[in-house]
Amino acid sequence: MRIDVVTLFPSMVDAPLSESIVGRAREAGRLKLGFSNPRDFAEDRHRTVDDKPYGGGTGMLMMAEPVYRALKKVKKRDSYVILLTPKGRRFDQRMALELAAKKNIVLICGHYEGIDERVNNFADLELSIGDYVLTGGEPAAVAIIDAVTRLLPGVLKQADAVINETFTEGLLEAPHYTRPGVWRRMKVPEALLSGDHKRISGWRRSAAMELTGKNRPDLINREAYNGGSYEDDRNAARDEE
Ligand code: 6GU
Repeated sequence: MRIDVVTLFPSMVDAPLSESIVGRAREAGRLKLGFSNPRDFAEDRHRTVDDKPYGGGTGMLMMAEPVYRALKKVKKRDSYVILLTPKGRRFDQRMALELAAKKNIVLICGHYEGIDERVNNFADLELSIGDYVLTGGEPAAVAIIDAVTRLLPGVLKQADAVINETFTEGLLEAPHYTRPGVWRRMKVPEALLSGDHKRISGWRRSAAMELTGKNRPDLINREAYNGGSYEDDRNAARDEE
């Protein structure tokens, strides 16, 4: 898979994705990461990429033309173009699975107060990583690329690691423990030491339910998390209209 990131600050995305599992996936060629900087496409000698918003308001906006040119440089015919903005649809595990099936993705990072709205006409989707505001889309790009890369074939040692994990089954995962069996007078739950696989999976199921009820009650009554695709949701919303 190839992902290109349109950003004024490529090192904010490149550096964190050079370590650990994603770093190794890049070295192995499973993920190709490219960057395109709107600053390199500015039109004046000061290399200006931002300007004041029409109608007034605080902060500066990224101008459309340098972003458009930076996008054009990396966009292929089959690229799936995503605009990163706190106003976007919320990214989740299901979206990560859908993106992991694509061949070419371009992520456009807004910075300052955002990007001239007209750039939206060149994006397939607007994405946010949660209900809070970041100074720019770069940390969001890192989060999305990390979540997608670990789903690519051959990136994780155990291919089944993603099947039982948190969110894939719609619940948070049960707690995990490793040696020693007793640590600072705290014991590992007995069921996990029993060697009885039915007992272990029963314990995990109820521990997962309890944890989800405590931390994420919103997940309990939700329909099967992976029951449909994002496209299904879009079609359903349209049919309802
Ligand atoms: Cl994608 N961008 C910014 N600036 N803030 C965010 C975000 C994105 N997602 C959540 N907060």
